[in-house]
Order: sequence, then C-alpha cells, then structure tokens
Amino acid sequence: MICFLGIGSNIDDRLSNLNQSIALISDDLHINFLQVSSFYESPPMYNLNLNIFLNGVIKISTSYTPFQLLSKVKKIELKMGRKESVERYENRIIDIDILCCENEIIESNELTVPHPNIKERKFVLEPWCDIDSNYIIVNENRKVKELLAMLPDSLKLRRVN
Ligand code: PH2
Ligand code: MG
Ligand code: MG
Repeated sequence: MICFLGIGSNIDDRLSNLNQSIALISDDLHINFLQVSSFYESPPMYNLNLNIFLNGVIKISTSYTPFQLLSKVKKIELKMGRKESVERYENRIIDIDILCCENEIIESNELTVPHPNIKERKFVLEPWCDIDSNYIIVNENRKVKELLAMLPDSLKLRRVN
C-alpha cells in the first residue's frame, strides 16, 4: 500500500529532526521509503504561541495496515523524545501524521484517514505537490494541487532546501 506521511518539527534542530524521522521510518523492514518533498518553514497554525515549524511530506510503500503504521510512527515519535501532550497543540520535536493510504477511509478514535485537516493546511499541500501534485485524495475527490489552489495566497511558506 502506498501512503503519504506529513512530518513536522518546531523544537531544536528541526532539519535534523525531520531527517532522523525519515531515517527511522526507512529502517523499518515493513516500510519502503520512496520520496521526500522539499522542506518548508511556516508559522504555527491553530496555536499562534508555538514556535515556527519545519514541515515536509514523504511517500512510502508498506505492508502494514494503517493501524500498524500508526503504532509504528507513534513509537518513532516517542523514541525521538516527543513528550505526551497536555494540551492539544504544543511544540514538538517531531510529529508524524498519516495523510492518505490509497483508498482507505477510516474514522475511529485513534485514527482518521485521510487526515481530517489536509485541505486547510498549506504546510501539507505545498510539500505534497513537490512529489505528487496529481494525487487524488479519496473523500475529497480532488487533486492535491487543486486543494492547494483553493487556499489563500496570503498564507506564505518558505522553502528551505
Ligand atoms: N502542526 C500542528 C499544529 N500547527 N502548524 C504548522 N505550521 N505546522 C505543523 O506541522 C503544525 C502546525 C499540529 O500537529
Ligand atoms: Mg500534526
Ligand atoms: Mg500527529
């Protein structure tokens, strides 16, 4: 199964945190790393008091089910030192979100696929466009690039690599 993951960090050396998460994801025998986007800096959404984020998107293929993949990425977040959150939106050393897993539609307490906030998040859509702008997001029935075009120009990301 092909999956897209969003990665983000806003503590310490954000670039090396993103790269380390990719290395740990790639290390897993059940995951094939396929592609990584450029990385983009963006102001925090939702909780404006947070630090500035560095974000990217990666494409993998995996023999895991989406729930197995979730438990794997949670383990990687903990291994990298992510703290259990107290509030909903906090600064984090690493955040790994499952964006899409082919045509899977999952709505459970632990996991929602496709990720519920994709269409409002330029920091997801813009890097995703680097690797697969024509990908059609199940549920939305729209391409990644079409969703990106619907967001206001005023939201600016800074590409860093
Ligand atoms: N993640 C959040 C909340 N806000 N803002 C940016 N720019 N990037 C993120 O990755 C991000 C956010 C919760 O996961
Ligand atoms: Mg997130
Ligand atoms: Mg998350």
